[in-house]
Amino acid sequence: MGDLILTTYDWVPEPPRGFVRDIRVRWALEEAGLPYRVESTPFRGRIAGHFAHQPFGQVPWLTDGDISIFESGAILLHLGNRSDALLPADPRGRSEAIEWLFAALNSVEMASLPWSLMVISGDAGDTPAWKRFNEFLEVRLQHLEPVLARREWLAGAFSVADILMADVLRLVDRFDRLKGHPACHDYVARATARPSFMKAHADQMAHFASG
Ligand SMILES: N[C@@H](CCC(=O)N[C@@H](CS)C(=O)NCC(=O)O)C(=O)O
Repeated sequence: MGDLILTTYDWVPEPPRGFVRDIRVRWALEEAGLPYRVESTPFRGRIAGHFAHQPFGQVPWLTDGDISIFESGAILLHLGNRSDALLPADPRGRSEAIEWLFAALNSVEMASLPWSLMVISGDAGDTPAWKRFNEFLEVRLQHLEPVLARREWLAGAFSVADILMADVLRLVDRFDRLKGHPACHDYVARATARPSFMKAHADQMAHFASG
């Protein structure tokens, strides 16, 4: 294990600031109290070296010594192996956290991302495509609601599963889409009230403001 370096863009336009996925990694690193530094890669015009770390030319990626990891979920799992504050040590709790981490990405984000993209692009009109994507998200939120009404965090103690789920839900909460899903809304409020999130968010905002 070596020095932890998180790479994100040097700058992004204002709308996505506070929501760029490096926030997930910053949040986990802050939560675990692991020392790290942040480096930048150009947003306007991808350099060749970028693709060596992130084959789609996206961010974030993390280097841990000579290991380079892309995909926010994979990065959080990697960090989970370095800290019990991110992944429970007991096998049952660990496997519960991992299943919810994948649920956040592969069941909820799969519905929330197209929904958000349609809202951002101004395509949230009275069209069959919008109705389909809105319903797709609604069904996911309806199933998540009783789960979050019963528990504070997804897998016992706060874990990387909560970082991902809260961040995924935060994107639709931004457009008031959790109205009617109070447990989901309260969960996001609870998660984002953590000092680790507030620091990660402030640091990301400062990073892009100075880029
Ligand atoms: N599945 C990837 C998605 C990464 C992603 O979408 N990154 C965005 C920033 S939040 C990005 O780089 N967008 C620019 C692009 O797609 O070219 C992950 O979770 O790390």
